[in-house]
Amino acid sequence: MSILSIQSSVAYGHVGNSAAVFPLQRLGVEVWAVHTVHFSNHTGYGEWRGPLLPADDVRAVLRGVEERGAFAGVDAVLSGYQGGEDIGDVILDAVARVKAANPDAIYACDPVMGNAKSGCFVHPAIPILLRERVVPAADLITPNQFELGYLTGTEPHTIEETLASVELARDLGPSTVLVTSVERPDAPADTIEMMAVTDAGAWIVQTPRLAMKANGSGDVTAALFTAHLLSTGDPAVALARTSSSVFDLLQNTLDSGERELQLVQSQESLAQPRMQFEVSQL
Ligand code: PXL
Repeated sequence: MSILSIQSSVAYGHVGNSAAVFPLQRLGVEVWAVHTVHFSNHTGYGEWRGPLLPADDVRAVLRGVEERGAFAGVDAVLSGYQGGEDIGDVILDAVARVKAANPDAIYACDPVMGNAKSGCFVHPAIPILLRERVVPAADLITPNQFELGYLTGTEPHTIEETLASVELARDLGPSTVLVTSVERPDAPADTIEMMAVTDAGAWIVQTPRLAMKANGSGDVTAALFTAHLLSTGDPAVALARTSSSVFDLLQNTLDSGERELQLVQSQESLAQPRMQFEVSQL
């Protein structure tokens, strides 16, 4: 399996491609990583150095990959945080070219905009671009509950409301939606849920909620779910494997006292998920 992953790169720590590439490789996936920024570290530190790559440079790298004949072998294009508006067009162009070379390829888009706690943290043009042009071109999207609400003009809280918002999101184009953080008022204390909806049905998994938020965890989640869904074709298995690996990664990170995701230290959990959580069909 090959994934063309168009995301940020950081030298120190793990977000974007620096979070997605190793877990995918550890699962045996070939990754063609195209970087949209080359920062020293993620922006959660408040300071960082290094360039936002000009859209023309990102386009040139993609063109070179295409010229190697690699697009016909791409099973999925994966994108995350989009620094500027012009990167969206570069990604959409790459998706169209990959699909022309391989009609079975999918576009997996993590519509990164913000979260319930921080609100919207991207440039104001990005949510509009995502809703109007990028998400309609995607086959799979991985919003958190806040991003799902923004995309659909809703404020989902309960499971029923979240399912209704997912259907509105599916009406925009993508057949598969993974909601990465369902936080409903009537859930047991200190739990969090992940929900996957496809043409075949809807599934949910509940895990303990850890008292932490690590930058890059959404990037790992989107990458793992994309790979597991492609390799198994089974949304329930993909959800079980993804939630298992991400929970163990976050628990290891919390236990380490480190700020950055403990990806290397958690590699066995990424490669061989324990499957400790039960997935239920809705
Ligand atoms: O995890 C998304 C992300 C992507 N790219 C950069 C980031 C972050 C999150 O902090 O800083 C540069």
